[in-house]
Amino acid sequence: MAAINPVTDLSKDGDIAVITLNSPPVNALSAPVRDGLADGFKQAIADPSVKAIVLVCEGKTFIAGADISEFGKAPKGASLFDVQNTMEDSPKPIVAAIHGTALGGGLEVALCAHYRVAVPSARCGLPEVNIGLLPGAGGTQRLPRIAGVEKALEMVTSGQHVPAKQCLEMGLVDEIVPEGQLKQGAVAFAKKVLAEKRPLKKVRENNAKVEAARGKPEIFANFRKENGRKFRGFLAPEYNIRCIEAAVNQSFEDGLKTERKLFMELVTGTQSAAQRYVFFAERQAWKIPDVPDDTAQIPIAKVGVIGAGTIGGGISMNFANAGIPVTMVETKQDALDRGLTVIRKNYENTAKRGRLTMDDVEKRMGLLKGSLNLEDLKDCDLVIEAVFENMDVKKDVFTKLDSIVKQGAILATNTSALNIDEIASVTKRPDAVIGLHFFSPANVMRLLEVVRADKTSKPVIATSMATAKKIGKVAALVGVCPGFVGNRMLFQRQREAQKLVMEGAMPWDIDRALYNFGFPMGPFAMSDLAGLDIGWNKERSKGETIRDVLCEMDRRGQKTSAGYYDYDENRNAKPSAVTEKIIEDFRKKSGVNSRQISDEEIVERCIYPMINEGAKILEEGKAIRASDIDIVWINGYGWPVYRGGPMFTGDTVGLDKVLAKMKEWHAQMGDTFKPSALLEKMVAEGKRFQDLK
Ligand code: T1G
Repeated sequence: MAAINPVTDLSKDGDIAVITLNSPPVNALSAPVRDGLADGFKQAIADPSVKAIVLVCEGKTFIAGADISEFGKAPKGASLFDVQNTMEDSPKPIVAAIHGTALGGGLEVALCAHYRVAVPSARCGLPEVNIGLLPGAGGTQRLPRIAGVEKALEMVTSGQHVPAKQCLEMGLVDEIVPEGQLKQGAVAFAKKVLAEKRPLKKVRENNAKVEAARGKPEIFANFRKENGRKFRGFLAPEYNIRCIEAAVNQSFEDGLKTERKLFMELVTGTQSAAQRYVFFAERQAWKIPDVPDDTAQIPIAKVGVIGAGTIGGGISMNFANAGIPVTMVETKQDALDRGLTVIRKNYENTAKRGRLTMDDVEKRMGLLKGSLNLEDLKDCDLVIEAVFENMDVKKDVFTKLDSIVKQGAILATNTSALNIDEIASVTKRPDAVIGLHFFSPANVMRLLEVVRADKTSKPVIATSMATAKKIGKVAALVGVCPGFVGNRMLFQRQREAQKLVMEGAMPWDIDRALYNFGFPMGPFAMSDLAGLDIGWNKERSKGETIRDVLCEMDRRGQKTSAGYYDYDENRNAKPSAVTEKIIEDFRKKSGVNSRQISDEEIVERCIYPMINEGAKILEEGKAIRASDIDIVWINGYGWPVYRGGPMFTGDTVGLDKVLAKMKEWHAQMGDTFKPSALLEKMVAEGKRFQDLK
């Protein structure tokens, strides 16, 4: 075994050369890896005793793509394209040996080998779209030549990882070799290629599948139509589609030129910068500076959930999905039965969509046990309460749990805003109390705000973060303050939206502006969907707000076919003259002279105060880093990922512009717009939130 460089070895197994990469954590195509490949192939091809070449990786995976951290920096090291050309034009057969995930540039390298073998657990994909890019090393030209146009369109726009068996069926892989015997299997396959004098297959020369799609523009028109909603606002999916169109309508060389041109547009644009930032931000969020990775954790074998309603049921499903038994406690049998019935229905609907088998459904239901007695939680390792959002009720529950649940267990509250230090104060174990704030529907929304109270211990924090990962959540550790991070910033947007209605914008103007910004839905449409009467009290209502008047008129949202909007029988919303009249009456009463308000001002007035609040959250230490705030808003509230979240958006807009607006509004409308000291400081120092470490 001769070391080509620190991450690449070249060895021989008879007349088969084996190039082995070992560049943790994922063998990304960094400069040293590219250099190693360039030199390794050059030496192996030049060596007359070598008849064929195998490329294999050590560690957990085959090459998982370009090194994303290199983007935006001055290029160095061997060119990936040169490595690919050397491979494809090699006079000796090259076999790529795949395990783990051959992704992006990794799969594009493998596609320049003449053959590919894989172990059964391997997967292949071109997920560049998830970081706002497209396969920029020939993937959009080679994949459709193997997998066909429709499958290629699906793979490059979804970023899906395709299991080895399917890769074999579509011809992406030539043979499956036994698990754990990849290198031997690949060498044996290379010997077979030599013995059978198999041709040097070049994917680029395989034109049948792309030619078959030529003259059928409907393939692309239909694909765009079917996915319009999903791709709304994103550039990368459309650019990927154009590259596949180029593979059909242009020569391979011209198609490569199209791919490179569109790749450069994306990689230099703000959307990809945002999505690459989010890629690393999601991974950073798991890192807690004062809770090291080796902090002792509490084994979570049994979970208790108090409350089997919408939230409690959704929370319970997360654990059942991860194979963890749950005891759900309710106060009344019919509430318990209803909760379990809803869960079963959810699972059966998922099974109907083919994403679960009925066997899975029964297994998961078998992990859910109902009880009317808190005593049944005594052996749980983690108990989560999802009871009525009232401090006295929460304190009563925690007082009881403190005397029932075994020592060493975690007692968690799902409160969305109440003070967890106060809740913890009624127990003898405040170190074991933490917030696990799920977002509704709890079994669907990826975000989990893990709320660290003053006395929460490090093992409890470490266990809670690890449990969040185990149940498939994206977690952000936040501090105790009203609304924590997400709802605290949401309040800023809701307040401004209500004020803008009084100043001259209609609810549908505000919803349109924020929808076009990239949110899945505007605040008023969202309120109609959730129901305007949440937290509304008929007896106490005095018609003092637009929402009160709407509820008093029984216009409670979609469920009553009228709220801010009017709804037809298919729940299609349209602006309502009734709502417009109510708003105009309120404006008259308040003596406000309404004015035309542009969509641009609506967006600025709604999001700049959020950015300012995010800066305050950082100042107060209620979030560890700005990117955690972005993770909260992308995964909990639908901030468009191609804008990177509120703090990244502030950086993109320019914090000096945000500050200038906040100062202007502060002078006009008072202290709700008072700029945060941190925002002032960063502008004074010419810094961005991304520069904060
Ligand atoms: N570049 C740099 N670092 C990467 C990386 C990459 N491509 N992939 C992972 N990492 C780091 C990650 O930040 C983390 O670091 C550690 O590896 C483990 O990752 C030319 C232009 C491979 C499925 O998009 O999907 O090729 O936090 O926690 O859960 O056309 O990583 O430990 O310091 O995610 O086991 C295309 C992205 C790139 C694949 C493994 N490739 N990676 O998941 O581990 S663009 C991708 C993943 C490209 C070409 C184009 C996943 C994984 P740290 P992890 P995991």
